[in-house]
Amino acid sequence: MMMPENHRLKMVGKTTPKLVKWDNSPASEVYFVADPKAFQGIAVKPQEAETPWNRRLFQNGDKLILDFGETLVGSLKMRLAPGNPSADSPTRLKIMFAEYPLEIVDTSEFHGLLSRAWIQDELVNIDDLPCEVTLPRRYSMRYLAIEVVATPKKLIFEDIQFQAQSCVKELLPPKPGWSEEMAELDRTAQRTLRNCMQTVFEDGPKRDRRLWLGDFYLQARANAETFKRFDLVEHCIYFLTAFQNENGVIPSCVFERPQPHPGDMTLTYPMHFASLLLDHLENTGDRKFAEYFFPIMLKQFSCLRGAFENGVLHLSKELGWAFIDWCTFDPVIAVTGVYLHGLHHAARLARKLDHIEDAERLEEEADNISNAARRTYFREDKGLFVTPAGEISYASQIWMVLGEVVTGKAAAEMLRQLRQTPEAIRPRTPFLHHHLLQAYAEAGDFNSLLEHMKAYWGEMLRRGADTFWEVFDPEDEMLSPYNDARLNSACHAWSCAPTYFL
Ligand code: RAM
Repeated sequence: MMMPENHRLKMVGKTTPKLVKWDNSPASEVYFVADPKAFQGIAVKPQEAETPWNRRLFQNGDKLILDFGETLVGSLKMRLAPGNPSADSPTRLKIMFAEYPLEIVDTSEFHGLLSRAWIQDELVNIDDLPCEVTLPRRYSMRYLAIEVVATPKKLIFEDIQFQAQSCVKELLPPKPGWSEEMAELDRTAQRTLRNCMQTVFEDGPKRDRRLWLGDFYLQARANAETFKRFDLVEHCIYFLTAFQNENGVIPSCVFERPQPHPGDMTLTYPMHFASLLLDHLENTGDRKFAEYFFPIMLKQFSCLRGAFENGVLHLSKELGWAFIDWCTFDPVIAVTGVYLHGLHHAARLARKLDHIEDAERLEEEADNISNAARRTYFREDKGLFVTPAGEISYASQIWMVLGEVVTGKAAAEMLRQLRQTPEAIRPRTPFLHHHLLQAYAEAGDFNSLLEHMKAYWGEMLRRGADTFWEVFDPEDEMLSPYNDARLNSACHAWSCAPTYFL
């Protein structure tokens, strides 16, 4: 990595947004019960207690589960009192925060591929009662479970508040004439986006709490249709571009703490930088901003350009991580499409900024690659793009449409054909499902777009989502790219598509 360019890093410091904070009381006391028909086999039921939880006397071993009614990001404040005249020992509580009930219910051994510390549980010791406690960490949660591990005889939870935080508080009202289903899709997508809008556009406030370029591209589009916090978009652009590698390529994610620094590189995310900048110019009209980042944008293609030979991409592990979706398949066609999509947007941006020579060069490169992709992968007999090994995937077709290798009616026809190809490898995450919606939009097939949104995102609602999930396969509710569904994020930025498309 090159040393961060000072101006942009300085701008990161200067453009950090202020957060709004608001208190939330628990909506109800609940309990969880095994139910094969419920999402992940766990049903949430209201707890009918004789005495409300905030007047009850708790003792060793007692548990309290509260539902805040919606997923929120922030910190926990509690007012505790002894249930007997004097407290003669400290109090120890086990506190769990959960986006989905599974995180509380599943206490089995951890086999996750990421850190166990992403699971939001705490052991808290309190020396003196009565007292007010604010836990120092930030959590993302809808459910709060407290187990009284040890207490001086009796304990009262007089008050529990969750102080939520984000760049924006209020969700926008539904548009007139929307059905309740559409309003709910939009509200849930907005809440997802809002919760991820912290001092950067985070991918997920539970995990990884990072600014990821691929997620950010989709968040910025949804933001333009909703909260319009273009200052946050600019802050994130300064942040990512403060850390270029020796070829000028920006990282695919960055960390805010302990001090700003770069994270993983991918081959695919930098291709979205052109689209991000083009969108930003169209949304704000700020030519000066776009002009400043234009040379950086041009450099992003260098991480893949050398891997094309006569217009055909040669991918290898050594080249880097070509992220398309969390599932195993040959991404070569999809990555070609991602590259083309970036080139087309870069050329459009170049034209808008009057860099005509750059635009022509990028258009010519896109033409060559498009022709090669059609020649190499398109199978007339199937009407689809097929890898040399005979593999058919949604990802390949989606990105061939978004890369403009197939357009208009032909694209709509190809996507129709795809739906009738049961062996096609399906998307696993809302990230690729978002791009499928975009492919329908490019193909002018708005009926299929809406139908798919209602089927996929609507199914998350029917299974209890109040923010959209990082991973969702209707056939496999325990699917996790990280080998443990407790690590999945239930409020994930790349899933906020409905609010953009609606
Ligand atoms: C995961 C996150 C993030 C995504 C990357 C590729 O760590 O889910 O959202 O962009 O993978």
